[in-house]
Amino acid sequence: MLKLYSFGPGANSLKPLLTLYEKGLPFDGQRLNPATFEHHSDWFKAINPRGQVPALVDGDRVITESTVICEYLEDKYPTEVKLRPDDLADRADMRVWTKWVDEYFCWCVSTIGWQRMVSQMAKAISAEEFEERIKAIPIPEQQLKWRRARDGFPQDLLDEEMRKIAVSVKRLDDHLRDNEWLAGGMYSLADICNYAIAGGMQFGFAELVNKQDTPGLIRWIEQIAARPAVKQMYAEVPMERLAAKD
Ligand SMILES: N[C@@H](CCC(=O)N[C@@H](CS)C(=O)NCC(=O)O)C(=O)O
Repeated sequence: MLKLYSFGPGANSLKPLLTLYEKGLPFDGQRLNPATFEHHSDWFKAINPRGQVPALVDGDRVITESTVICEYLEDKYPTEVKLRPDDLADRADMRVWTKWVDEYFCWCVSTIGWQRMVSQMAKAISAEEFEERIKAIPIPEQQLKWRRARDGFPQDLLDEEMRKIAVSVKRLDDHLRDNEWLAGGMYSLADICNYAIAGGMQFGFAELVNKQDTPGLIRWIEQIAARPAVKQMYAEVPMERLAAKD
């Protein structure tokens, strides 16, 4: 059976979770606890040497990178439910959106998320324990991000990331005012992968994402949240644990 290592239904982990539920594929969900730095433990780095979730185990193979996992599921397990347009130009459009979320949109939202939430985790432990934890992080950029979560992100970086978030929100809204979905006139991986990042912004970034300023984006978020597979996923997969020290 497929096995998915994740932090639960949020950010990059949400992409394969939504894909699995839309396709109705059974899987064994393995939830790691970010508050105990479980993803940097040796046993998990033996699965994903980058020490990050999500990671999909299929037989003797491990697939990493959230969007790549979604594409892999479509390639390997074709189902009645299709999450990619058949038309190759539409499919290319879909990939422009998934590439954009992976390379641009997710990073600015991530920095602000770390400043607001991960910093609580990073500050909750002693300096000694923190240094031990840092040593176990395989990606140098992630080490720096954890340090900044503890010590504080530079204000000019936070300002720049907020500027990029505003640009991203406008890009999505501009498109979604005139189009039901992001690509190919159908619900696709472009929607899943962008929803994974944009889906909660009407709460966390209400000054930017609201009915008045971004009606297209709000309509799209509500439309995705109302999908049976999305509702089922949220009902069955508990939300992320951020503070627990178990
Ligand atoms: N490009 C990767 C990014 C994965 C990623 O950033 N995962 C986050 C959770 S959303 C993570 O594991 N963060 C913990 C850390 O890096 O310490 C993907 O799309 O899968």
